[in-house]
Amino acid sequence: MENIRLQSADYEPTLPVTEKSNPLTRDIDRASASSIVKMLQACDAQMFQEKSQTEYQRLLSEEIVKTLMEVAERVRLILKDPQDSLVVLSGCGTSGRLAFFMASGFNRELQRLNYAPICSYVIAGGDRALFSSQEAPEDDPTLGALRLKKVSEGKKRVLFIGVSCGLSAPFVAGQLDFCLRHPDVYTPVLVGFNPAHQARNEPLPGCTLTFRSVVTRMEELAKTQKAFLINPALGPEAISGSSRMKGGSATKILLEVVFSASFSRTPVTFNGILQHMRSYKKALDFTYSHSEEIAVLTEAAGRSLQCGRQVCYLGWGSLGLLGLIDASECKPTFGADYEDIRGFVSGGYKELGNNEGDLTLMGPEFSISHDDFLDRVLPRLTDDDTVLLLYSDSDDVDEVAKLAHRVREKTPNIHAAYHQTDGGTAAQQDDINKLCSSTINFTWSQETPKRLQHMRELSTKLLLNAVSTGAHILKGKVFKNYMVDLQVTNSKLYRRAARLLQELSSHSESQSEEALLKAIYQVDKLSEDIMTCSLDTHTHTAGKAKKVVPLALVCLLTGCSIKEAETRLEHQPIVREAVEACLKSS
Ligand code: S6P
Repeated sequence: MENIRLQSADYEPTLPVTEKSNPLTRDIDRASASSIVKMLQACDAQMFQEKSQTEYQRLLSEEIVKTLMEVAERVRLILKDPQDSLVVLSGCGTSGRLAFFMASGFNRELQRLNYAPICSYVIAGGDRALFSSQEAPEDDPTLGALRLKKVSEGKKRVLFIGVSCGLSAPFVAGQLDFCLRHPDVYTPVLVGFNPAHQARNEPLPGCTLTFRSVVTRMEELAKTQKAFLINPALGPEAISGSSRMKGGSATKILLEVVFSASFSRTPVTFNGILQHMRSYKKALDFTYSHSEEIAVLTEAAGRSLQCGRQVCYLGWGSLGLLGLIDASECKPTFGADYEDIRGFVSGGYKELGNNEGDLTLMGPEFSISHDDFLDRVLPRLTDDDTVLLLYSDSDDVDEVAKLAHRVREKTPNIHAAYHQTDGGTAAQQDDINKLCSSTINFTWSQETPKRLQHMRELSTKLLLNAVSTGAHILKGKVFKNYMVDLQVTNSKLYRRAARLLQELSSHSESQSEEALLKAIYQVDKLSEDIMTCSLDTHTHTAGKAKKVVPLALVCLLTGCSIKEAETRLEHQPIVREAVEACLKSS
């Protein structure tokens, strides 16, 4: 009953599905590690719930499967003419990271099948956004269009796949609008997880268009297959608005299904697509059949964060990339420092093969190889840090064992998540097991190698999302199921923060926004100057401040000054407890 209610139109009616709070996780902030993992499992399982009459279309709905078939056929056309054609995947934040991840993966797969690579990616903020938090470019529709134009220069046919889970990113709206204005070359596909009428309706910076008006134009063209919308509802995220979770997982599933169908030598069929989607549900169930082990890992990571230490993911191949992606999302979501949860991948930038090459010189957070870990992090590791090895039997297990030995000399708090196929364990695995204080051994039954790899990746993504989200919950960075220490570095996050303040303080919309601005500018009175600044200036300034939302909330609830609120938060650094204390005394 609850499940049906939470996706119906009358539940938090002003909010789109991707921003609603999920009734399944209302008490996630007070749950044990093992209950946290169970709640995440229940939320993730909603992705595959079938449609009931009153609900929006779902992942497995007939309309969605049919659209996937049509898009797969379009990719096939591009494969036949790689010289003059291109597929561009694009998005912001996690959606952009997954665009990169999949574009590279699909190109590798094409090369293996002796086809020319046909995929490019565009991420808002460029390659530095692949593993550092860069939210501001998300607000720039012109930049989005320019980047798309540049990457597809000279091509005669371009299939553009823009991902915006919330149907909200101006960067992507600008790109879709560009496609609609150049229909002779571009066919736009939009992937997101709200019904079309819930697309964001705020004017895009610098023009009168809104994301919704762009979607409405696309809906019209979709009738003649000149544009495509793939927008099933997945139910609200476990942490409200954290679209890196279900949104990211479903993006990966949908695009892999499309590309696998188009690369296959057999015809694209409805049942083929449907079965492929269902196999991801099996992978999800299989992953969570290890929920107790995932909880052990989450607890270890939570302990490290609680005592101000760090969690390091050391991964190989695509599993290592997923570690980088997961780690990079903690900053905007939980106000984390880049060192709290860090990812490293064997081979560093060589493994990545990104457009802009080696970014190491851009700063310490761009050091991503195992060698960087050995040089810069290992010497400082203590028993309070958590290290997680991520690999599979197709990686160099000898190398994993060597690294495990090095880490074990510094800390016993080393764990492994290992994927293998039925019927064979490498000898070195016993050695690694002995070195690790916990090992999750995912033993998959035989599948085609490519599918198996995709399933292992989804499984790793779910595992990492659980560990990083769970660890931050245990650190007290979540209140109920809201991210209370989010960064306010773009317009979506600013609006979310203002809404959250209003919801938690029961003050008016204008009082809540004023409190937010006072916290951003660190003042007790808002000057005329501040009041007339653009939203862009507010979010830019917010990027330099810390604990903006907790500060604003304490001020709203207690009526104290910013300075007093700061002192209060210093005495009670656990944000959830500080919020609760204020709520009790207000
Ligand atoms: C969300 C993540 C963000 C989003 C980004 C794009 O958990 O931290 O970085 O991916 O804001 O969102 P959307 O709705 O356009 O895909």
